[in-house]
Amino acid sequence: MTDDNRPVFAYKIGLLAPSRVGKSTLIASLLTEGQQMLAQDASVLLHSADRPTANRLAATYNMVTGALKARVFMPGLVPSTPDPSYFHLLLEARGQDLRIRFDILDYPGGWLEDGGAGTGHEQRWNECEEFLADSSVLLLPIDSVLVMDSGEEYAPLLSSHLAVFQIKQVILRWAKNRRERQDEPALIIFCPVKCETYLSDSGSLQNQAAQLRERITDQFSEVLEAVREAAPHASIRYLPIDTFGCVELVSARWTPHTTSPGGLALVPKYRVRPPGRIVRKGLDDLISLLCRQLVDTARTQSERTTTWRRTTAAYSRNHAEVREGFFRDLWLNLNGERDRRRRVAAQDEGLLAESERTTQSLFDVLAALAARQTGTRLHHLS
Ligand SMILES: Nc1nc2c(ncn2[C@@H]2O[C@H](COP(=O)(O)OP(=O)(O)OP(=O)(O)O)[C@@H](O)[C@H]2O)c(=O)[nH]1
Ligand SMILES: [Mg+2]
Repeated sequence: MTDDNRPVFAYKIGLLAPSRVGKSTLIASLLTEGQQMLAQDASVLLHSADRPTANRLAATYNMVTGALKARVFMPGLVPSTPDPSYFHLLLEARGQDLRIRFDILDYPGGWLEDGGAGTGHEQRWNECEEFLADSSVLLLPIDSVLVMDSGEEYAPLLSSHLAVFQIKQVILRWAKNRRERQDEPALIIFCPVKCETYLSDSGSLQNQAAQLRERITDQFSEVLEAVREAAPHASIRYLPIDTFGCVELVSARWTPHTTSPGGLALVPKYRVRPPGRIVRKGLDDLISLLCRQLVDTARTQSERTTTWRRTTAAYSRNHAEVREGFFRDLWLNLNGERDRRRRVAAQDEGLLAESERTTQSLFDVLAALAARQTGTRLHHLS
């Protein structure tokens, strides 16, 4: 748990989506939005934990803002992720030696679809799968355009394009792990993305929020059932996210694409709503949800450590001060054993005090996060 002697609680966050859905964009938006949101809060701050994370986030951010400068946004111009990469974000309590690290894995979504076989990366995909199965939280970005605008005629292609089967396989493994580690967090968040056109709170004239939710829960009904059965204690949330907010779908056309299921890919084209400034929606709730869940787990873990250290400290102190008879006490004093026992007791009491401070800090951070109101987009699915 410690890193350069300051307590760090680390949690894995896995994203589960096929290619071109919006994983990389979502990760980049998490930090930008998180910094803005928590900047107003005096008690906590969020930042990149290392230079590679900061560089990758900057590159994605520039790509997105650059693309929105044009009046028409062409999603195809944003390149796919070529290699798996890890993003490390730190949530820190201001003025306190406490850090919570979010380790997020980004990978080429195509690997989820074919197990890395198409590019000869099976082994590297296996490593990604390990990380996903071991994650505390799974985020499922879902392409809303695919769900809402693919057309009746192409409905049979939907499950393949959403990679429902592949997602279910990973989730079953995750659920088994979570069931075996009941004291760790277990949270799945279904995050429809690219939903600016369907939700009125992002400036769209139509409100199809209920229809979007209905279609997604229908498409993923088997996945939902599998989680409820395999890990009944897991929390399942639904939270639509706009990472851009300032675009409007103009058209979505099926076009030939050799590596996509059925040899077709749905290609969307967007108009940028002037002045092309990003208006993110739902991300603040996502960050709150992640922080609250993980800080709460860290608090439970810290309380457990405190209890254990309290017992140890009490035992060491008792062992240091206990009277063992006149001659034995004299001997313990003379040979330095009494002093040694007292040093151990003082050390154990120091560790206990550190643990108590950490637990209190976690309580304070939780209280600050809990004070934030949740938006109307968030729904409980379990
Ligand atoms: N309209 C809209 N477009 C989005 C949103 N999120 C991502 N996109 C676009 O969707 C395309 C794919 O996004 P990425 O973040 O690269 O997707 P990915 O899941 O990382 O794709 P791979 O790297 O191939 O796995 C890009 O052109 C993004 O700009 C969103 O919320 N709204
Ligand atoms: Mg990507």
